[in-house]
Amino acid sequence: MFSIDKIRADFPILKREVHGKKLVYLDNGATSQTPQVVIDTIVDYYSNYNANIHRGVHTLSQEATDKYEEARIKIQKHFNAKHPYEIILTSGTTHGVNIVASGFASILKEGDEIIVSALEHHSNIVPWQMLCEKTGAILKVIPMDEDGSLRMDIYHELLNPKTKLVFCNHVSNALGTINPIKEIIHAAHKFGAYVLIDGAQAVPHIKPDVQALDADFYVASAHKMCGPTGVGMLYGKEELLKLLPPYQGGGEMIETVTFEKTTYAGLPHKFEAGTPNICGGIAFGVAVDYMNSVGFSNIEKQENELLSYATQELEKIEGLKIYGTSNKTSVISFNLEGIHPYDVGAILDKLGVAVRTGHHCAQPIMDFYCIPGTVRASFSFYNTKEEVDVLVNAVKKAQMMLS
Ligand code: C6P
Repeated sequence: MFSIDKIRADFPILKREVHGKKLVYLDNGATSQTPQVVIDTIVDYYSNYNANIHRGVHTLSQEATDKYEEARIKIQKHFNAKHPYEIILTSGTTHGVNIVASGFASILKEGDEIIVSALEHHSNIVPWQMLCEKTGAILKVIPMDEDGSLRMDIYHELLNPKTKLVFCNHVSNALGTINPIKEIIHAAHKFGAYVLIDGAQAVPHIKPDVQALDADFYVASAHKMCGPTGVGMLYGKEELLKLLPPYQGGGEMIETVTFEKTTYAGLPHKFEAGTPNICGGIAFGVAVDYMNSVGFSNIEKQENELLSYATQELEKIEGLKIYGTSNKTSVISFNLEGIHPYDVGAILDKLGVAVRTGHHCAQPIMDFYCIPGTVRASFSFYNTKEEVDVLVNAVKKAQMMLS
């Protein structure tokens, strides 16, 4: 049974005040809040078994190694990867994208084509531009429509035998659009192209099945799904992870080292040079368990209710425009006519409401709408209708003060 009071009690931060007002945290797209069970895991790690992993025979090192590898298995099961070693623990989505982009630098040739969507976060644009500079590959873009959906008709026209890679987010961070990634992957595979899906904004709302999707790569960050910052995952099909060269050289990613030659470790260690974020990895596994204990059908139901209620109430405000109206997660990006989004955000903060303002690291989307940015309210399953009311009243107040 989903009880919002019980859920909220799991998050100590939700009790705090900001500028003397009860905090209304609606910046979940930037980072989600952390349940007590994840906080306890972090405290337990540093209090009881902090040690380096895969290295020591001593008890603490073995305990930490076991917990870290248990976390990898939890993440593997959550995303339904075939093998635990297809899950590379990274520092986050950005790191995962860069591992793949730098790996393809030695594989792509001049004239090869790469397709990205117009809805990407900068972290799924810039690494591919850098790859194109290195290899002479050409970047093509799937354009977007006014309602925030992708022009799939044009995507199908862009695909051709020269297409080698396709990159798309599962969910847009700026608008919340849920992209038709199954269709994108299936169509790319017909031309022999590989597909990387950026799941950063999908994982708080959706439980992705990488095998059912037939994704070649899938990346995400723990901090968007109730885990800590500085840790994330890269899923890759075994044969593709074997094909790519290592991203960084260092300890842990080798089999043997001599001054003449180094041989690399197998998966997943080939991509995990140096001491990882051990505590973060373990806490990521606990966050995955927590999300599953809440249940993704409950999450979807609660967030959809908040999305429809907030949309209905915000639309009543004259001069308020919402960007992105196609099939989406619980994100509302909006502007008040004649008022800069930053000013709205600053007043909302004074009223205790945390939202993100600006271009959301997705400048091409802002350019499409010819705006400098938006105010983005992003809801989580621990938000309430009462908090939506606080948001709506705060927006009205901001409009009054700034007009
Ligand atoms: N978006 C937002 O407020 P990192 O920073 O590596 O954990 O995630 C980067 C990233 C990649 N792709 C998408 C779709 C994202 O939304 C993000 C992070 C945050 O929208 C912070 S910019």
